[in-house]
Amino acid sequence: MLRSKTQVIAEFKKKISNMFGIPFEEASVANRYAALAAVVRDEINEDWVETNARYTRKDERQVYYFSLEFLTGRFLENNLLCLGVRDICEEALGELGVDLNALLETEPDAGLGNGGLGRLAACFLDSMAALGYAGHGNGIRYKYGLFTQKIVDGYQVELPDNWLREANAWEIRKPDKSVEVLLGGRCYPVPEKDGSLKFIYEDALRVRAVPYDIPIVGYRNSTVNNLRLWSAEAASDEDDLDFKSFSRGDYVNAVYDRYAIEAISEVLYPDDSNYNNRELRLKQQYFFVSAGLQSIVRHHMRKKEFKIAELDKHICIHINDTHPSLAVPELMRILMDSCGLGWDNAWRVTTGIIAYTNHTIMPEALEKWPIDSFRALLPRIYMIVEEINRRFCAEMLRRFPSDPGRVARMAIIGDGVVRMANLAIVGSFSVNGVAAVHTELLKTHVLRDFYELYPEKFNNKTNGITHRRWLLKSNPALSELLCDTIGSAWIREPQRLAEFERFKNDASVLTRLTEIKRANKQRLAKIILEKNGISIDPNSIFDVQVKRIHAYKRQILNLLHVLHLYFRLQNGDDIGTPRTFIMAGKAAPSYYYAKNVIKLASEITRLLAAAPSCKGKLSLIFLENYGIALAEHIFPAAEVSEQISTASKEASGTSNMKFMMNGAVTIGTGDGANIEIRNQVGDENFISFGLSVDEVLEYYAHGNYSSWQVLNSDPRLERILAFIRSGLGCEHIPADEFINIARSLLDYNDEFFVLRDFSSYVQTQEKLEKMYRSTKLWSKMSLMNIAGSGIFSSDNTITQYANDIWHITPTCEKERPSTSVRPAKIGKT
Ligand code: 26W
Repeated sequence: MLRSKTQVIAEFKKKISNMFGIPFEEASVANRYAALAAVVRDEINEDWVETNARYTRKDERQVYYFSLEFLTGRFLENNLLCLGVRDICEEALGELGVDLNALLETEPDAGLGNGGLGRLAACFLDSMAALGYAGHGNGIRYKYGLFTQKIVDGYQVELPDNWLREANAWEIRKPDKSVEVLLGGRCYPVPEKDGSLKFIYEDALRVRAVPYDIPIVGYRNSTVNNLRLWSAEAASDEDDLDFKSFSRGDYVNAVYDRYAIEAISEVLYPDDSNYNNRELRLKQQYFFVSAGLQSIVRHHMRKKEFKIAELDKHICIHINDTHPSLAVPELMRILMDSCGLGWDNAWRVTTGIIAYTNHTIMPEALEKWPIDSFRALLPRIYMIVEEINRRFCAEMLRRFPSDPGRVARMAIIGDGVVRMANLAIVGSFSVNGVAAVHTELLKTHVLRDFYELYPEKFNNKTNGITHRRWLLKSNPALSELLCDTIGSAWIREPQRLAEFERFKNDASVLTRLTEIKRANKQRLAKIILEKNGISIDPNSIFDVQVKRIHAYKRQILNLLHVLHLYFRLQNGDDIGTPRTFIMAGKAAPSYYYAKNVIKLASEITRLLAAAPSCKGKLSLIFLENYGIALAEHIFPAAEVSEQISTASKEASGTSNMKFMMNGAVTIGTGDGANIEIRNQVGDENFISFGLSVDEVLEYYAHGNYSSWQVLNSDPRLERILAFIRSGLGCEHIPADEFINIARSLLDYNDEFFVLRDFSSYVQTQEKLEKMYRSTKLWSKMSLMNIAGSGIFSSDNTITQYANDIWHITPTCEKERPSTSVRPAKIGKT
C-alpha cells in the first residue's frame, strides 16, 4: 500500500532500478513515467485479482460492453485519483525534484475511438467500476488509434497514431487466454451418429486472438474491472508462415496471409457516422465479437454446476451501436455448434443476453453488408443469419398477412444486403436511444415498424459523462470550490451538485467562480500560445465548439456568424465584449466537405488576425488534433458551449454535458440532450435558438424549403456567401476553394437549414453578449449549469442501465482507505 511519502519514494526508486537498471538520478522523464505507472499498477493488481474472485464467489451476473471503440485517454492521473494517492505521489515526487504533471503529460492519449460513441464507452467503464458493478469492456487493441491531425497551410493532414511505440504501462498480455477465430473458407454440416449436425470448416483462415487486459479502477472502492482488448496474430508458431503453402514453395502467399491476419487489429477506421463497405471492417467486427464471446462462454463454463441453457442468468452482452451485432449469430453458433443446444433454446438464451443501443439517426450510418462478401467471409454465420431471417419473416407474414411491404422493410436480409440494425433489434431484448428526443424519433420514425412489433423492447437511456474525469480531474479549482461550499459528497453522489444552487446569490461564491474560470482561461491561453504561437485575450468571451466536423453539427453556422461579426467590425460597428471563438475537431479523411470546413476556419483565422478592425475584438482559433487530453484543458476554460446541430440530427451529444459541468452556458438548438439540459437548468440559464425538431420534420415532410429564398431575403447572408465564394477576397485562395460548402448550402438546398437558422442564431448571439456584460448574471448562470449537471453524470446513466436493462446490483464491499485525495485536503470524503 502506498500509505506514506517515504513508501512512494522507496517504491518509485526501486522500480526505476528494476526496470531500467539505472539509478533514479539518471532516469529520463519517460523512465520516470513508466516507473510511476508500474508502482501504481502493483497497487491496482491486488484489488484486480480480489474483484474477480468476488464476482466468481458471489456468482454475480456479469455485463460485457462490446464496443469497436474505447476512447479512454490517459490513465495515470485517473488511477491515482481513484486509488486516493494522487497528492501523496505529487508530494513524494516533489521531494525528489520530479514534477508529477510533467510525467502525466508524457503518457500517450489513448485514442481508440472516433468521438461520442467511443468516449461514452470509456465513461461507462469508469462509472461501472466506481459503482461496483460487475461490468467489463470488450474491444480491439488497435495498433494505431484515430489518426493524429496536423493542420498544414489550413488543410488537415492525417498522420498515424503510433500510441504503442513505447510499452503500454496498463495492459497485460494473456497469451494463455487466446482463442481462435475462423474466417473465410467453406463450411458444411455432416450428420453425427446421434443425429446432430457437426459443422466442418475447410480452408478457413485461422486467426489467433490474443487478449490484452487493462484494469478499470473504481473510485476508492477496491473494485477493479477489466477492459479486454484483442489483438490478431497468426494462429500458431507453425502457422506463423503458413506451413502448407510454405512447403509448396508458395512463400509469398504464406507471408501475405500473415499480414492479412495482423491487418485485422492494425488500425481504427476513422469514419464517424458514415458507413463504408470495407471488408476489413467486417473482419474486425467478427474478430472481436467472436473472440469475446468464446472467452466469456469458456470462462462461465468453468463454474461449478453451470448449465449452458441458463447462460442468460449469468451474463449480459451490451452492443454499442450495430458494430458488434454479429454477436447475435455468433452466440447462436457457439450455443448450438459448440455447446449442443437446439435452435429454440439457443435463441431464447441469445435474445435474453443481448441488449442494443442505437447512437445515430443518420441514414448513411446504417450498416449493410453485401450478401456475397458476408457469406464468403463468414459462411457459418451467414447460414445462421439466413435462418434467423427465415423464421422472423415467416412470423411477420403470419402477423401481417396483408402487409408484405412491411415484412420486406423489416427483413434482416433484403436488397442484396444484410441489415445489421434489423439483426440487432430482432436478436436483442432491449433497444435504447441515447436521449429522450432521440428515442422518440426512433419509435416514431427510424425504427417505427420495429417499435410497433416490439414496443416492450424500446427504452431511453440519456447519455452521461464521468464527473471524475471531466470535473474532479480536469478542473481541480472548481472541484475545490464545490468542496468548500457543499462538501465532498458530490464526488460519490454527483446528484448532490444540485446543492450548489444554494449559492446562486452568494456574491463571494460567484466571484470565486469567475476567478476560477479566468484562471482556467489563462491556462488554456498559455497552451494555445505554446501550440499555435497565437496569444489570446483572457478578457474576451471564450466561445467554444469542439467535436467531429460534420455537416449536421453545423460548424459552418458558427463560421458564418464569425464572418458576420467581421463585417460589422469592418463597418465600424461596436460588437461589444471581445470574442475568442475556439474550434477543434477532426474530419474523416474522405469527407471532403468537412475538410473544406477546416480550411475555411483556418483562412478566417488568418483573415481576422490580419484585419486591424478585429484587433483586440475578434479572433478565431482552430486547435489541432482534438482528443481527450486537449479536451480536458478546453472544457474548464469554456464560457460559451456551442451545441448548434440541426434539430433532430444529434442523437444526444455529450460534450454539451462536459461544458455545462464546467460552468459554460450553452447556446443551442432543441436537439438531443440539449433539450434535457435546458429542462434541467431552466430557460433563463440556457440560450436557445433555431428550428425545433417538429419544424425541421415539417420541412422534410413537405419539401417546401428553399435556401435561395432565405439567401435572397437576407443581405447579410448574401454578402457573406459571396465573400466565401470569392475565396475571402484573398489572392492566395483560388476562387473555387470553398466550392463544397457553397454547393451544399445553395445547389443542394442546405439540407441542414444553416441559412434558415442564421438569423435566429445571430440575434441570439447578440442577446448572449448582452448577458455576458453583467458578470454577476453570467456567473449565476454558470453556477446554475454546474448545479444542474449532476444528473448527467454517467453514474446516473449506468444506474439506469443496471436497474432497467441489465438487472444487476452493485457488489462493492469495502471502501478503499485513502492516504489523500485532492478534495480530501479540504473536506472529508
Ligand atoms: C459505420 C460507421 C459509423 C461509425 C460510428 C457509424 C456510426 C458511428 C457512431 C454511432 C457515431 C457516433 O459517435 N455517434 C454519437 O454517439 C454519441 C454517444 O451516444 C452521441 O452523443 C452523439 O450524438 C452521436 O452522434
